[in-house]
Amino acid sequence: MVSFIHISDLHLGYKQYGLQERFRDYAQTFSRIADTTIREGLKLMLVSGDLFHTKSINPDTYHQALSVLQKLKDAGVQVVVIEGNHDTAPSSRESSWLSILETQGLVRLLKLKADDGMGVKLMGDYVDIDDARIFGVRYIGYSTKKEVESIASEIRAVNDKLGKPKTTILLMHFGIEGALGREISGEVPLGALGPLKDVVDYLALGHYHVQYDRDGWVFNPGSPDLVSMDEYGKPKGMYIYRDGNLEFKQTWKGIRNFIRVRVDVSSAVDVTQLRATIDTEVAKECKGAPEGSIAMVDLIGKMPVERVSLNLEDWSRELEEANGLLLCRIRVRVAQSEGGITDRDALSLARHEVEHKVFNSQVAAHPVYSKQKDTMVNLVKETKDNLLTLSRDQLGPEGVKLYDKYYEILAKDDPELWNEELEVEETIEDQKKAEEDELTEAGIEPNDDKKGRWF
Ligand SMILES: [Mn+2]
Repeated sequence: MVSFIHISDLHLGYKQYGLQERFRDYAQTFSRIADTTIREGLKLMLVSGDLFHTKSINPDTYHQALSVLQKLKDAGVQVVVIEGNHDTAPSSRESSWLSILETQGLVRLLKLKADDGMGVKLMGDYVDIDDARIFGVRYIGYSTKKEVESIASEIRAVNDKLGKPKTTILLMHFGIEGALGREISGEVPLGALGPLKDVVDYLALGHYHVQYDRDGWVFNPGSPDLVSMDEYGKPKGMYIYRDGNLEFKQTWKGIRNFIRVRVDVSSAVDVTQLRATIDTEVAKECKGAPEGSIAMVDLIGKMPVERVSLNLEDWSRELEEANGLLLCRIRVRVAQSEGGITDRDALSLARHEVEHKVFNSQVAAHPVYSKQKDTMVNLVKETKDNLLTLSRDQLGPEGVKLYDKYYEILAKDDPELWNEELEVEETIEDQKKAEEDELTEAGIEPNDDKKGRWF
């Protein structure tokens, strides 16, 4: 009877926050999972995509993968993998690093194959281990939903021809609708998996970084290490299937300790008090934490001063020093003193919406405008817009100063501050780019109308 460990989304090679320590953490996590696998006497490891964080890995990342996979091979553990969105081949004419590892006999990469006479086009590739047959479909992005039917019929065709195995396993890399509690494009509703449910006993999923299962046959272990702060405090780990029993094991705490600190700064009246409040709260939360923890400090409530007037970078460095942290980040999360604009607003709202909010709160602060607030807000907006249409000589010296200031603010970019959100953006962009590249490779030109929201 087949036994296995099912993991996903190792993201080897990710240098989170630009830290070499985090780069090593992901490999350390993989190594510990390998040790667990060997210690538990398991002979099969399923990896449902994103072993690597990028399609092009550096020599150190390759070395990390090599040493852990060699350890598994020496212990007689077979590793079956598929490509996730992060580690597919750059194009259908090029190789992925996973295919290199397969050439070296370190993994068994389940690939999409050409029609092999069994009417199997999409997947054709499978491996029989004990009483199980393992299929795999690499990340196919927005096509997933419409391919469900044909994947199912191809599995049925193989099983009909070769005899139905006791257990049919399918490795795939996509998210089930609703699993992350927010809408994400490209995910598949559970209800759309009906045809697969008929032929698959265990759908070994990867892609979303938190653990979830559905309906007794869909299992997603999550990324064993934290890839984004969005995953903080959520379950993640590995599945172990043995003697017909499935067990989810939460990944140990401690490969890297993360601390999320929320500091309500409303009671601080000036910079000195603000700093003292942050120092006290961070010290309290970090007390007893392991050396080298990472602290994410979210400031909530009303700020006594504008964020731009503070040097939060320096404060972060000082907090790291004082609390033995590997990294400290301070982020302003809610209600600034002026305009009520939060970091989230700044990301999600268009510029004119942000301006509207700011003007609105400014005007609302003066009771004299209460009866004609909206008119006043519109007047301020019009004034601003008109000002920007004037030429520099029409503005006068004070006007020019304001004009330059305005564009200086617009041009100012602080990517570090938006780090988490940018990671998400990049991933989605990467996915779309990859899918378009693939279609172009296949001789299909992306339809311009649909660019950016494929299928
Ligand atoms: Mn992933």
